[in-house]
Amino acid sequence: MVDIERLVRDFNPEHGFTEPDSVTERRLHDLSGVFADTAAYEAACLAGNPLVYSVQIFTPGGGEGDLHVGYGTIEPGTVGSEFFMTKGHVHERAEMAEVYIGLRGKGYMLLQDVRDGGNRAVELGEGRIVYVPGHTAHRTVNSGSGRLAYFGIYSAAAGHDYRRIAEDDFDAVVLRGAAGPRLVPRREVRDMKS
Ligand code: S6P
Ligand code: ZN
Repeated sequence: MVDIERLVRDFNPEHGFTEPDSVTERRLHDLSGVFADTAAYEAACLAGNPLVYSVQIFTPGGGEGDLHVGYGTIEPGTVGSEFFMTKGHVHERAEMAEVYIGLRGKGYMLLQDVRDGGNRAVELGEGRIVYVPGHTAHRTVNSGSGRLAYFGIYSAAAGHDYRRIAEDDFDAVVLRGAAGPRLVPRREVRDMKS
């Protein structure tokens, strides 16, 4: 018999689930290696340890065929010129896809094919769905002045591999520019400092 209580959950686009099954908060000090401008990152860490993003998870089932729903929020802010972003990952079962649904705010998803390195940035925000195909590392960036909120819906069996991204990072970063967000190659941010 299906337990109906387990299948439904109330949520609010601004605040997420009334009763998440788990919550993970990532603060600035948890994000070593994420920002390309390491000098700016170290200076920001000395100044404080603000919340950068959090994920609430609704896990109605843990079987091979089940789905999990993550409600993510990224705070507005920058490290140097780089907008706040998630660590990013590829799924442990790399072939498993994910659907992102933008709920509030404005931002981008960086998508990078782990097989050939091909990368793209696509806008994510209120009113937009992004399909993340298998074998694609994904990172979410808040380029707006308010909080970015979204759902990510993925297989309960997908798993999260952060190590692969730490070793072979996304090629692009999103910078705050005078005329709006600028997508630049990661190595250019490193070059700016030398
Ligand atoms: C899970 C999904 C999201 C992320 C969230 C935080 O597959 O992609 O819920 O977990 O955006 O990002 P990260 O890279 O810290 O897991
Ligand atoms: Zn994912």
